Amino acid sequence: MSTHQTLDRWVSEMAALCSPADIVWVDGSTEQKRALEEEAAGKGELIRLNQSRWPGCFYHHTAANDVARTEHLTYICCRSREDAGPTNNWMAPDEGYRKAGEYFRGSMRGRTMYVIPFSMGLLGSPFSKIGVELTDSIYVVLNMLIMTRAGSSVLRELGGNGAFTKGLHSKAGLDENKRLILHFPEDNTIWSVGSGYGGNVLLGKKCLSLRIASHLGRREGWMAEHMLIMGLEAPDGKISYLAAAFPSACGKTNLAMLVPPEPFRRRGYKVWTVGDDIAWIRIGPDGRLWAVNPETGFFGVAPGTNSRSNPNALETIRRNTIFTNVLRTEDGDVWWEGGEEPFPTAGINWAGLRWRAGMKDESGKPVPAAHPNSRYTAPLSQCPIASPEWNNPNGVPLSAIIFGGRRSGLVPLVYESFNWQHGVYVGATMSSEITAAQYGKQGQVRRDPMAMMPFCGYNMADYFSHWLEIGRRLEHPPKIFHVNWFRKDENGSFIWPGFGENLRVLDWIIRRTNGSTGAVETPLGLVPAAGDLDLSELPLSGRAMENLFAVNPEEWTDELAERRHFLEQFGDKLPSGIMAEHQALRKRLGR
Ligand code: GTP
Ligand code: SPV
Ligand code: MN
Repeated sequence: MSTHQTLDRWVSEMAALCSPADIVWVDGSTEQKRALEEEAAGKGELIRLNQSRWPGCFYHHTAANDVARTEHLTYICCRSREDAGPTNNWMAPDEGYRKAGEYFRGSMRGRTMYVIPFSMGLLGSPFSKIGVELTDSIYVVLNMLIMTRAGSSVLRELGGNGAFTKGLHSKAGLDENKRLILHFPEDNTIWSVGSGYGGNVLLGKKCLSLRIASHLGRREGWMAEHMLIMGLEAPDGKISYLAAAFPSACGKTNLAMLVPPEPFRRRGYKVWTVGDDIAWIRIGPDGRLWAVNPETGFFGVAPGTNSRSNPNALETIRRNTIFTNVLRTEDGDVWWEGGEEPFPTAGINWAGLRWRAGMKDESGKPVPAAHPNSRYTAPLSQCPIASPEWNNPNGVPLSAIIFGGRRSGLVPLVYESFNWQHGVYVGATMSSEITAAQYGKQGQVRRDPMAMMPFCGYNMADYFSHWLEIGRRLEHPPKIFHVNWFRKDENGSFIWPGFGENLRVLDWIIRRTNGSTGAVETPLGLVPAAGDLDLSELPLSGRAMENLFAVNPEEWTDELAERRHFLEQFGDKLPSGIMAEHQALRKRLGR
């Protein structure tokens, strides 16, 4: 019980629908957390890892049919279909409540309903929003305790009549045919049923902080974006902040925790992590954009994480971490493809099968140890390079916004947009090859504007207008860039070494924002002049550099057609500035 009548009434109504055996309010205390861990371990919902190697760490695996966000089962339920737009699944609110209501009816019988009051953002910050998630999963409770500020302090902040997002989640029968992830922006409500996978069920994350928040941001004049936030400290001690939008599994966590390459480290460059997935952005009184990370933890991709590729992540996940869908060994260790050596020779793989190194399935394909979208949930405070500013209620000022995707061809390593409107066009026409973070054909190119395709809670054409409108209101807009770490050569190998070496590109970007380096104009935008990208001690051939920056107008014919096709689906709603930028690019490319 709380002192908030609307909250109490809603909890009772939802309990009447789901029929839990009891209701427990999550207070955020260590004692309650320990008791829940104990209970989950007792029931097998979590497995305690070897506590001397992995203090405070647990293992969890989801159902085999429930390992990534299910975009085809994710809906925006607003009264008018047009408000959801052509890129979202839409359902009428009545139908959504009725359909999902059937799946929720009695779904918590014999289970406990947990009430999780949580805040996205620091309590009391002008950026923050409060939510309450009802769930029948202890795994969800323990993840939310890492990812958000949750517990009784949030109820105190809410008082007797504060506004909050109503989130209802039940695993129900984990049946794919009875799974729905519904957003009711007009009611500030989220209903998620039939799944136990992170992005579908940690309702503070993509559901509230992006889909519902993007809707609120449009109404209230701010932005909710799928972006990392990082500080880059130059040798003179000045820290510049960047926000970057890359689609799921395209490198946000890795960039946010980057370790500068040796020659840069020697000179005193440092990186500070503010956030790895979500940025809430407002116009400050100084006419600049200010950003906060509303989360308190990382829900990061495990495969590929090791002490060479991302030592800061590895340090972060050594304790108090929940591992989902990785491999576990009999002696309570965990591992994933591209993990730390020594590699284990046997264990229980993500799907619960007894696994041996080199194991093949009937068709001769290697049996994976970890699922490619296996994840760790870890507190941001444990990150060795966590920025002290992540707890600043006013956020950090942005010098640059970076868009990027996974394109094996076509798109250069980095280019700068000519101005804000052109930058919005660059974001609006982003594209990337599909990864394991979403269901779909891996590798296929799909358009993913601002990396928000699966997360924009309203008509994407209105979202582009909102971006343009924010630009008009900005006295000192950050510069907008585009990067592509994933261009490949004739042999199918990445040309750019990526990871820590990406700092070389960030360094050019920062120098562009403070006017201390030049650029060369290409049809796409501005690129570094020869010698301006600091490649010291990086053995990369001249030919590789040429390939990284090549713009082949012929190759762009198909890309331009695809972009036009994508933009045309918005009809009259598409802001004219976006189409004007498209025409201008076509002219510059001579197509
Ligand atoms: P979400 O959590 O799904 O939003 O993903 P993310 O954008 O945070 O991606 P993450 O940093 O976890 O990286 C996903 C995958 O991309 C991992 O397998 C990384 O090893 C790989 N990756 C990250 N940065 C680079 C890079 O610079 N170059 C290459 N080649 N691969 C990279
Ligand atoms: C993503 O897919 O962009 C993620 C993981 O960050 S999830 O929280 O599942 O959406
Ligand atoms: Mn993400």
